[in-house]
Amino acid sequence: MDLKRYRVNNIQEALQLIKKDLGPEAVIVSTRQVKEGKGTFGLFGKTVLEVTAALDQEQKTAPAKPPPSQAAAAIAYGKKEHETPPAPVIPFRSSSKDNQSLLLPLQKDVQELKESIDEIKVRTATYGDHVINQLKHELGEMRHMLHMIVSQSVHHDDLHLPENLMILFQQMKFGGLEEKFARRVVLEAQKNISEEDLQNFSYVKIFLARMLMKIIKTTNGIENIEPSQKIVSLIGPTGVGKTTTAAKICSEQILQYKRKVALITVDTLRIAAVEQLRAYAKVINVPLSIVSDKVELDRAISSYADYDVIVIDTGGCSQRDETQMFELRDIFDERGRLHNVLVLSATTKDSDTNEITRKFGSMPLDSIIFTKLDESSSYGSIFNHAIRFKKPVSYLTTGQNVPEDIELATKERLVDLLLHISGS
Ligand SMILES: Nc1nc2c(ncn2[C@@H]2O[C@H](COP(=O)(O)OP(=O)(O)O)[C@@H](O)[C@H]2O)c(=O)[nH]1
Ligand SMILES: [Mg+2]
Repeated sequence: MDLKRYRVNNIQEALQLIKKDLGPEAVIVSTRQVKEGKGTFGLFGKTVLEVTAALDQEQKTAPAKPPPSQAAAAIAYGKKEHETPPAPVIPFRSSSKDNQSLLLPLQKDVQELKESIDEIKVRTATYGDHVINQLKHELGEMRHMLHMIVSQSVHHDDLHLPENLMILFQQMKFGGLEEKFARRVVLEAQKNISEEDLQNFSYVKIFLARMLMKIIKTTNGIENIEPSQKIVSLIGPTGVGKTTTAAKICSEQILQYKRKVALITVDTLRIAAVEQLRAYAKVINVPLSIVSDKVELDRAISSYADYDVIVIDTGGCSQRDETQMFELRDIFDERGRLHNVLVLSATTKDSDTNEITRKFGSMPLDSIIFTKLDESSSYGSIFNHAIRFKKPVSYLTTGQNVPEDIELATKERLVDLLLHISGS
């Protein structure tokens, strides 16, 4: 694999260089911001983008190239396309009468080898069946044991469920879904699944998945925002990832949709804590405006009239600080023009998330972004939130890397987080 590192001012510059040096099949392996030059205490060096790109040697020798659109997508999203390894090259030599005699014993050997392989195939097929049956048996026993443990450790005197539903009830609760919600789901499922189907674990699991998919709402990112100009404001407590997510959404809009994007940050405290966003704006190559009240915000939005997307980042705001909340409400309490997104971390405990949503809910909230899924192991809280507040989820973020660690929130993905469908 060829690895190459570039220090550039923005991602477009990197893409051009990578395409030129490594070709269209290259993939971006990582991006990070680094300081160039030492400056005072290393603080004031120029911040540049360091992009590492790679080209797989196999791709270099692959006989057929993917169509250009796929190759471009591979660069844009840093993902590998499905590759078919090149067929092995078998040298061809013409035979002559002279070496016919040499070939005869060789042919005999090949015939013997074929017979041995056939025999092995028959044996391994039987062996394979045996192993699968053994595994099935063990899985059944484990499920039974799990049920025993579960029913002994937790008493649900009033909850009489068939084994499969009880296991899934426990799984959802273990995944953080509130007991009363989990209970509602399994009882509803019990009413609607036949006795026979209840014996089939996969059937019951898929049935529950479908029910959960009906409960949760998603927005398809910011694609469904009605006005042709999409204005998205990210609000929420400090440290949840608003600024990082703003940069990721800008990159998504530029790279995937080729839209013209501008950034605004609302710095009501006038502490000019905007260096992080300024650095991102530079790397992504979008204009940035810093505003401190509604009048300035309106002016900035008007100045970007010919832009397709405006992403508005906000400074940290504690839901308990009434003055800050008041200022924020003054700016964002407006229906229609702005798509207000409440950014919440998947690592925050339910009770705090509820308090945050209630306080920020004094402004119109159009969707929710859950960040830091990579740092959480219990995703039930996303469902608890969806059931309690009925707000749709727009994006999920899964790491610190800009731009790659963001994905559109889909119902399938959210349900999978809770029920592990894809891993079963
Ligand atoms: N692990 C992880 N860290 C994240 C994610 N999103 C943001 N962060 C980190 O969380 C910290 C706070 O992010 P920042 O965007 O400054 O939060 P803000 O105060 O809400 O603007 C930074 O260290 C980010 O790199 C994520 O999805 N996963
Ligand atoms: Mg921030």
